[in-house]
Order: sequence, then C-alpha cells, then structure tokens
Amino acid sequence: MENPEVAMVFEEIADLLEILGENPFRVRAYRNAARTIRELPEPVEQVARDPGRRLEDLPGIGKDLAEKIRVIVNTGDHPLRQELRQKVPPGLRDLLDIPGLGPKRAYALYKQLGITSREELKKAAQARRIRTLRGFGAKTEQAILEALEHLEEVSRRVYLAEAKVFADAVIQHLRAVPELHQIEVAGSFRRRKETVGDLDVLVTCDQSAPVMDRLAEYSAVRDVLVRGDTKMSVRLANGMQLDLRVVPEESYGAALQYFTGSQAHNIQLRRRAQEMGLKINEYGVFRGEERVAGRTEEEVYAAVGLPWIPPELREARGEIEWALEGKLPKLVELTQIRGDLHMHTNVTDGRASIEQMILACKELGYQYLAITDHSKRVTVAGGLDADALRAHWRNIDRIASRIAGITVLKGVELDILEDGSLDLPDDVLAEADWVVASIHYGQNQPRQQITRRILNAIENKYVHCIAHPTGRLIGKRKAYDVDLDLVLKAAADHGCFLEVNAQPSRLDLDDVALLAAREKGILIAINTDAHSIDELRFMEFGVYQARRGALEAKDVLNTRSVRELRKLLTQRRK
Ligand code: DGT
Ligand code: CA
Ligand code: CA
Ligand code: ZN
Repeated sequence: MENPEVAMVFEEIADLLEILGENPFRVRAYRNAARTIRELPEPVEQVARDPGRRLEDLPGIGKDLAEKIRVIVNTGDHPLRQELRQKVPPGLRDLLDIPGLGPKRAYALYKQLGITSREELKKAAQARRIRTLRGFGAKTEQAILEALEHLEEVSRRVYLAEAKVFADAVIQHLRAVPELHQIEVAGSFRRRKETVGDLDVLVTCDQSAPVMDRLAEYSAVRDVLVRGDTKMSVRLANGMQLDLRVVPEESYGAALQYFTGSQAHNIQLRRRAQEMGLKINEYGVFRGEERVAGRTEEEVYAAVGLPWIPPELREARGEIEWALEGKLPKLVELTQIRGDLHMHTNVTDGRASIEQMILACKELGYQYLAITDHSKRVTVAGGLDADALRAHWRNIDRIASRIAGITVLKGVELDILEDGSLDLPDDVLAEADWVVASIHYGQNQPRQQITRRILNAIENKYVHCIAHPTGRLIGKRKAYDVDLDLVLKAAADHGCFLEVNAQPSRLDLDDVALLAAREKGILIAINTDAHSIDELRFMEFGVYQARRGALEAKDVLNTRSVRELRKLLTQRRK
C-alpha cells in the first residue's frame, strides 16, 4: 500500500470521530498519525514489515496506532473505519471541507434536515431551508452555496505531491516487466501543474499484455475500467484515474509531445507545423504521407524548427516565441538550491527540534537554513513575543555553534496584523538575520485594506521577504483579494523578496505571478515552510512551481552562496 492510502484510512477515522463528537485528543492523534504517514519518505508498509524497525519510533505513533497500521497494511483497511461508517452516512464527510461547516454543524444538518451529501446540501440551501435552522442564518446559507460552487470547480483533482507518490510507484512497479522499454507519465503531471486530474502514462514495449497484466495486479489499482490492445484505464486507490497507452517506438516522441500538452500549447505548435506545410499529431510529424519525425520529442520540435521546450513552460504563454528567438530560460533546478529560508520548530507549531531541523538541512546538502518560528499574534501556534524570541535566538546560536558545515540564520515569521502594523517592533526585527512577513488573520479584508497591509510590510526595511503572498490554499481557500500588481511593484522598488511557498496546498506565488515578478527583476525565495523534517522535501515542488514561472537560478535568492545571501540581506536594510 502507498502511504497516502494508509493515511486516508486514519483521516477518515478522524473525520468520522469528529462528526460523532468524540474526544478531540483522540481525533488529533489520528490526524497526526495520518500526517506522519503521508510525509514519510519511505513506504510505511516497508517499516511495518521490517523486523529491525519499530513503527513506534515514528513521530506521533504509539503502540495502539502502530498495531492499527499493521492491520491496515495487512488487510487494506481497519475494522474501526467500517464500524464508524455504520454510524455516519458516507457523504457527510464531504461536508467537512466546506468553509464554515465544522463537524458539529455537519452533524446538525444531518440530524435536523437529513442532509447526507454535498448535493443534498446544495438543494437545501437553494430551497432556503438551511436558514431556518438554529445558528445558521441567511448569510451562512449564502456562504455555503458559494463555497459549494468553488469546490465543484476544483474537486476531483489531486495535489501534484500526492499524484507523484502514485506516479513514481506505478512506474517502478511496471519497470519490472522485461518486455517494457520506455515509460513516462505525460499530461499535466509532466508539466508539473499544481493539481493533476488524471495520469497519462505512455509506454513502448515488445508486447502489451504483460505490461497490462502487471498494472492490473498492482495493489494501488482499485478497478480496471477498460482494457484494449493499446489502451487501458484504471482507477487508483485515491480515486485518481490512470490511462496507460502503448505506442510504437517510432511514435514515442510524438505521443509524448501530444499527451504532455497543454492543449493550448499543442494548438500553437500544430499551427506552426501547418505554416511549414507539415502535419503534426500523436503519431509523428508528416510531410504528406512521409513521416519526418516522431521517435523522440527533440526530433518533433526540431522538425518544426524549434529547440526542445521544457514541459513546465508548455502553457501557451509565449514559450514558442521564446524558443524561436533563442530566449528559452535555463530553468532553475533542485540541485541548485543551497538553503531553505522558512521553517518551524517545536518551539512554535513545528514538530522537530532546532537541532533536528539543522541536521536534516545539512543532510540535504544545504549551505544554510533560516529558522522562522511564528511571532506572538499567531497564538494557536504558540507564537513568540520579543523576550521569548530573543531567548529562542540565543538557543539557536548555541545549538548551531556545535554543528559544523552549515550556517543557521536566526529568523522569524512575522505576522502582519489586521491594522497593517507588524507584530514586533523594529528594534527586535533588527536583531534578526532574516525576517519573513505574512498574513494569518483578517484574510477577508477588502482589496485596498489587505493590499495596504502587505505594502506596509514591504516598506519596512527590516522585512526581507513576504511569505505565501496571496494566502490561497489550493481547492480550499481563495487568495486574498490583494492587488498583486501593486505588491510586485512595491517589492521591486524596495528590494523586498517574495516567496514561492512549496507546501503542496499553497504553491504561492503561482506561475503567472512569478512570470510577472521575473519581468520586474524581483528575487524569489523558494521555501518549504516545513513544520517537520520530512516536509523539507517539499522543496522539489517549490522548484517545479518556479520553473513553471520561467525562473532561472539567478532569479532565485536561495541559489546564492551564503556570502552572497548575507550581502543581499544587508543591502535590503540600507
Ligand atoms: P488534467 O489531467 O486535467 O490535469 O490535464 P491534462 O493536461 O493532463 O489533460 P488530459 O489528461 O485531458 O490530456 C492529456 C494531454 O493530451 C493534454 O494536455 C493534451 C492532450 N490532449 C488531450 N485531448 C486533446 C485534444 O482533444 N486536442 C489536443 N490538441 N490535445 C489533447
Ligand atoms: Ca492528465
Ligand atoms: Ca487523461
Ligand atoms: Zn510558516
């Protein structure tokens, strides 16, 4: 079983317990376990089966949960989940994602109106029956309707990070077939889009039957939807569909190009081919009946007079013109990242100690890191006031001095308060090596007000960087109503850095904003905002997002050496 599948069992148990009003600590325990498993860099099943390893050594996993994990990896499920499902109608869980509807309210809707799904909720809201319930009102009813519409747009898609777990596993599984030659996942996955609708897998092989047999028997495959000679579709355990296509060797490059998309990019490419008297499709590039290219993607692009274009750029945003003019960017790569400048420790809401985070960054080969725990306003995370922060920094210095070979910057994630002021005074900020400022409260303020807040932070020379500048949570919460043009302009004018937050649900700034930032010469920090050691690995997804925004190494702050970095940080404060 893949980690997300195991995690999903615990997530469902937590949701159902919460709906039933069970002890919050018990609910929390299941959620933490789910998170631990999701973030584990190796399959939890492997840990469970290794006699030399103990599941109990994983963070947040006690004896009881370890036993449950063993049951899940052995049987694919846990009886507790089945038992809880008897008590709660299945659709009720889908109501929990709707902003403003906690488990209590979801249960009230079920008990009082018999609502058991999003669809029924929508009907009830449209019929104005929600507002008749105690504690619900017309405003809530309207908010529910709007949230439902937003969810319909984005649901049924999976975060890239989750899609990658399955894509990597399927590829590894299929590679064992001796008849298989080439294999690659095309589609939005290869373009590294933030969310993925389905996986489009292309293979070449001697015989397709053994490849398809092997896919059908894969543990993460829930159903085989269709199977033909050259195409097979399956449903994976997390609900995602996977299409497998067998293509001839001489068409592999053309198929890869076609199925990588995007559709808009392909349309532009096809138009260019037509202008040259060529035809381009998933089988190759043709002049009349003659195939002039198709074996490799490079060949296909070359046939229409273009260099190979990185998939992350294939969104019809000018990449073909760049290619023609020889101006394709040399996109930043994960190996060029020299440090991570946004992370939390267990001093606030992180899960690992200062020392553990430093050692983990060293392990990743970084030259530096910044520890940026929350400032005091973020009470839910145990944010630090001036005294506590100074003590924390002394501690960081003490611990860092014992660890050679990596530079530790004393930082803070500074809250931008509702009234536009900053959560800590300048004299405290001046003592920090690195300050990232961000918004956690008052996210629904009107455009002018929330934009003004961010501008205030940018105008303060002690603030180096704005973290997750738009605040969106993909599929869950829209961006603040912020005037991004003004923010970009101010950042450029004041030499303030902006972040790509690499959390799979954030990826904020997005690709379009990054393209604009690049035009203005704004330096971007790609940060994980890690709350545990394992989350440091999200850097990969931040880099993908930066690549989608056409960023090169020179556009990224944390590709710089520690010396250059320090110079830039000092410059900002002049
Ligand atoms: P997704 O799965 O919704 O995240 O997005 P994609 O981009 O993977 O889209 P998908 O799976 O529907 O199709 C994969 C690629 O195949 C797509 O990016 C471009 C190509 N493609 C599919 N259908 C068409 C079509 O009707 N016309 C053209 N030109 N290309 C298509
Ligand atoms: Ca797809
Ligand atoms: Ca598809
Ligand atoms: Zn943070």
